[in-house]
Amino acid sequence: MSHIELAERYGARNYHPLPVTLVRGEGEWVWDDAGNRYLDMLSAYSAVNQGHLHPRVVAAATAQLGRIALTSRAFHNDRLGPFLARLAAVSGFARVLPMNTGAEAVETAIKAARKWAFQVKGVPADAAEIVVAEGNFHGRTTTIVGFSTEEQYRLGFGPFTPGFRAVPFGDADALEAAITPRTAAVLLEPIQGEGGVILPPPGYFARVRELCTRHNVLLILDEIQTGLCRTGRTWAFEHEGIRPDAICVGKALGGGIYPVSAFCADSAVMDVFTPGDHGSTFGGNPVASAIGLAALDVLESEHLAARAAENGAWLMAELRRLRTPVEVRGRGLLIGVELDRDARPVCEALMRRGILCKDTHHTVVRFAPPLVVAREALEHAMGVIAEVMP
Ligand code: IF1
Repeated sequence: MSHIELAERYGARNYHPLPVTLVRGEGEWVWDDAGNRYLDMLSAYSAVNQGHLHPRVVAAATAQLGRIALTSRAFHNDRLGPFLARLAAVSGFARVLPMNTGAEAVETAIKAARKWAFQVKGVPADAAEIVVAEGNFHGRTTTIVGFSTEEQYRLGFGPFTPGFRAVPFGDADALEAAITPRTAAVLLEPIQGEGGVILPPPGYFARVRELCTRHNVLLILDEIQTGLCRTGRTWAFEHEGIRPDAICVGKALGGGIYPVSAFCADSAVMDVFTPGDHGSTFGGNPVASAIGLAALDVLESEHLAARAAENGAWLMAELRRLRTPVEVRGRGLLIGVELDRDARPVCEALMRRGILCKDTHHTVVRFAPPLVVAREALEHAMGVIAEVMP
């Protein structure tokens, strides 16, 4: 059997991949099993911001694998402290709780917000509420899909965790109306990625920040996809001129090779966790920490936020010159092209011409290349895109 037949014979059918088998990656480029080269314009959903197999990330991983890989948090290791200190500095938050996947970082945020509400705000036990946005995507656990508004992500997976209210993204009045004395937090993506690259209205987050402060509600932003330079700033919240009370980080924190995530918050929130409250077998392991540190170093040393801002502005301007797109939305190199037709066949046509990307919400083509992408590669991509959707 071929590798695809093996995967189909023995694997769960929870994905429908494009018909391409990737066997090698370097920077913004990947190759399939027939030797064809593609420009990666998905970046594993923004987990490969530093490019495939960045030498500094690979070197950090390789070196650590020659020392020790997994200790559990029952003992100290000599890589965790430097990583936590660096992420605290880059995020601007006093403390960091390391996990592995984005969903785990979001679940950590939910637990922190609930325990903060109970222990600090004085919300009765087991009564805390969290306000989320319609069209959200925060991961695939049953608690998280329980507050999704996407029917497919929920169907058959109930019963769901109580204590969540969904309001329209971008509507600050609706959000304020949803806040009660039992509200622990508001959890939002700065830009809704899976929702179709939906940007907030100007001033929305400034209103949300003011509302959360006034009602003593934590503002927690999910920067798992928008963070780490993807939108042209280190954090997407910087575009909004606000500071949240906590953020969830993931994807590119793993440098494109390893699952590394974290929940970042100031001490007033993070100190609700006491030893034994929360944890993870792999969270904060020496390899993850060494990789996370290198991943953050690369973002800074290669000025990837500025490069994403510059190349993203250029690419969006070029895409807006095409006639086919109904709308081009995005910030930095997180770009969504809204079409008046099913986007998957467009992605398949682009794949046949050496451009890999992914549709979302049926009519949106998402373009999110590694932030190390060369302008020449984007110029090449624009030539191909203009052929497929002139
Ligand atoms: C899939 C979507 C993107 C995320 C945000 C948390 C997580 C994600 C804003 C959870 C993960 C991934 C999951 C992956 C496809 C991809 C995705 F299409 F599912 F929605 F990017 F938009 N917050 N997004 O985007 O992080 O636990 O996966 O590490 O589930 O198919 P994770």
